[in-house]
Amino acid sequence: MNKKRYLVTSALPYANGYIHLGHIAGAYLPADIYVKYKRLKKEDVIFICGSDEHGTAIEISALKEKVTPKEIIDRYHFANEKAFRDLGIEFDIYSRTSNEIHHKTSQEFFLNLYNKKLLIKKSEKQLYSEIDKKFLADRFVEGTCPICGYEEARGDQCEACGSNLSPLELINPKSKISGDTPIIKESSNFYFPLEKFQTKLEEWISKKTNWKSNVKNYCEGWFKTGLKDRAITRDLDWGVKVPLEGYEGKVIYVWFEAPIGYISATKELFIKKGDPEKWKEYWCDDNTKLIHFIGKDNIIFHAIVFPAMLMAHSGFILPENIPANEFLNLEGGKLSKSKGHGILVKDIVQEYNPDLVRYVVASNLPENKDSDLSIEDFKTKNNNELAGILGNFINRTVVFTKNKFNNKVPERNRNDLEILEDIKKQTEVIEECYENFRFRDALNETMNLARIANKYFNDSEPWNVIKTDIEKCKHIINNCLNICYSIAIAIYPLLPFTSKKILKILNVENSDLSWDKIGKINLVENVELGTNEILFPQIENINKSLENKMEEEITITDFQKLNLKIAKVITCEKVPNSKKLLKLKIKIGKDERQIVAGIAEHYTADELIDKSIVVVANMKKTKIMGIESEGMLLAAKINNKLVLITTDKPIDDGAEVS
Ligand code: B3M
Ligand code: ZN
Repeated sequence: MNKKRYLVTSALPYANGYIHLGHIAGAYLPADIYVKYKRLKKEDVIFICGSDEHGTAIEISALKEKVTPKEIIDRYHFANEKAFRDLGIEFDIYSRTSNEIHHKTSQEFFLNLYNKKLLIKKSEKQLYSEIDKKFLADRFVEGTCPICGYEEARGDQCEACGSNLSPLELINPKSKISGDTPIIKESSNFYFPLEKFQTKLEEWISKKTNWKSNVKNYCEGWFKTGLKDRAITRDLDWGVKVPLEGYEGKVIYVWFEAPIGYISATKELFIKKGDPEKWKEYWCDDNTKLIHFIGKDNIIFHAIVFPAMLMAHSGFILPENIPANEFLNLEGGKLSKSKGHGILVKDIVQEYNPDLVRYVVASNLPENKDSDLSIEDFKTKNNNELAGILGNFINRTVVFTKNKFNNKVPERNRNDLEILEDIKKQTEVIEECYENFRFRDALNETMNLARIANKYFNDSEPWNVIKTDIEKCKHIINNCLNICYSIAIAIYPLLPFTSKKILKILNVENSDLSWDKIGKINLVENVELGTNEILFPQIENINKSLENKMEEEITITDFQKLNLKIAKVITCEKVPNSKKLLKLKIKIGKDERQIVAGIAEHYTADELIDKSIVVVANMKKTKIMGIESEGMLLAAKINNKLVLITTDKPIDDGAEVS
């Protein structure tokens, strides 16, 4: 028999930062909801994830903190594994790309392509430090930007003017490790022939009529520009070693090996289960549907590069679907860990019921466009929807049963299944949403189930019926209790903790949940219910400190490092050839200084003269477009407009701000 299987993956998060709600909305919650739904449908599904533990970002974090990369990855791997668990996200395995099995699997993959003579060797000039004894990859060098003259530009990008750079373009480059001035040396690296695969990829994707349009459009954009071969080895220490003689000191590029991590993790899962060959059923058999859940910034790797790698290797299935999400914004700003701006899962689960977090995120999923989550949602969605609609139906049914029927399931006594059939019909609507990866709609339709239930309760008026026809009332409440059970199943993919609580309240804790049981009679008459519980207590106040937690915390000592002073603008003029920059002469007490500020699009030079402003007085001197700048002024940003921070009352320049 040809049995269908599902292999579901979520992007492997880098183990150099804590998971936040932006990540959860992109790649983890939708995947978990999907997997839980498939499990209820009794499908054969495995759910794979793990930490991505290589890459320069991790090496740089280690360098900054003066610890080993191993310390960094251990810290975040275990913290993130726990964060997922706390949110009820249940992978079959949460592996790590630092595991031996992954190194071996990636090296074998690499050698397979190498032996087929598919990889292209190219020799290139690179910066090499004789003190560090290594080639300096882009982020390991700093120097003067050839475009704007900023002295601390990175090897890959200048943060002052935004230009993309390569390490060789930097003027006066220095190693970030030792400060050494590197020399130029030839280094050879391997390239993956992506260009060769363009036609095959285009053909393959053109047949994917059920893919989301954001994903398809994105790929088509890449095809239009034309795919380019990609370097897949790099001169670094931290990573999977290139398994060839003469290539010591080189590793396989993180984006080449990370997706192979899905394969290694599957192998590891089945080794643990004592069935070490079974991974092949999931990766090499056409009856398996491979589904990658990712955020939009990972589309190129999952929809183009990895499939091309799998084609090149041969013997593996290709992804069936890649339902990538857009970005989740928080109160208007992007939730990105690189900006230190996001609600961390480890913090939010201290504050709220994990199902509320799942619900708020699920109702804001950025499925077709970026979405915006507001902190107020935690209160309004809890009080108005979860408590007001869902919790209310369960509670009124259970309380009625307790008060009128001794807390026991009353008997059915007529042949009327209409309401249960309505419930069943509604779940078909929900199913349709899940099958098409429309999780926001699935959530709304699931809440509609509770709305249908409430309407039935209201329309049936059991509180009146009991006065005239107790038998009929028993039947109504039996229906309502069976609907509670149906709801417990239907909400399970979205609200797994609440689902379990409802089962406990109904005293059927250990029953095996299955989607097929929805809309049926599942409860045994005359059996006593468990203890009632308020599923969603009202939330009165939103803890605003959550917003502060979104930023990285600093200590008083950190703050005291800043020397903030009031300054007076004496002269001001535009910097020639620059749209953004103004050059200011300022007075801070007895001190006179020159600063360059990027506010020319918001203020004219004349407007600034005589203004009292706040400046960082102990900024390291730097040059911006060749002009010296000895400080930085403070401004606030609203809707991309900058407004200077000035003072409330007249105050002498030189005054300290604290
Ligand atoms: N670690 C990037 C990210 O976390 C990367 C995903 C790898 S999936 C194979 O966005
Ligand atoms: Zn620059």
